Amino acid sequence: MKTASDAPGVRVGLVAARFNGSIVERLLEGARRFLLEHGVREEELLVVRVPGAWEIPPALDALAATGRVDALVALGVVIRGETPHFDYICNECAAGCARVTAQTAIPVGFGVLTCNDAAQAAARAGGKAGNKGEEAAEAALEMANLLGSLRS
Ligand code: INI
Repeated sequence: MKTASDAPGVRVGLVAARFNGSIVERLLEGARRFLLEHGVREEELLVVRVPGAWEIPPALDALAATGRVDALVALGVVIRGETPHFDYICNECAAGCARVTAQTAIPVGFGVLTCNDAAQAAARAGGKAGNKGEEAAEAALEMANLLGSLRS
């Protein structure tokens, strides 16, 4: 049965940050697995890497501008430190992801963890709190299908 997240023919761009890379890779694995299991072909997946969560929005912009993606997924892990740096990165990353969708009408699944410590992040990257990369991919596919159906 076709579900809201089935996506034959949907092209997906994924932007993964290298900062806190071992946890981000688990988010990416979850997202990739979900997409492949729901009909996205390997050759329709475009994965790009950026230094950190701060750089995710400009990479999303660049992918959107190629005209080759129907959905985008943002993947990163921001962990609170001793200074307000965390707040600046989280706020700009989240606002940038929302802006990309607003400006391009390409849905962005938000799989950027914002956590107090590494244990919270690991729990959300395939641990006891699920895999937020997978959830972001699912949301992006559902929105790509919805927006596509409303346009046609
Ligand atoms: N980037 C992250 O993705 N996660 C973090 O936890 C983080 N911390 O803690 O600093 C982080 N910083 C780097 C930032 O995203 C930029 O890459 C950097 O400031 C260069 O522009």
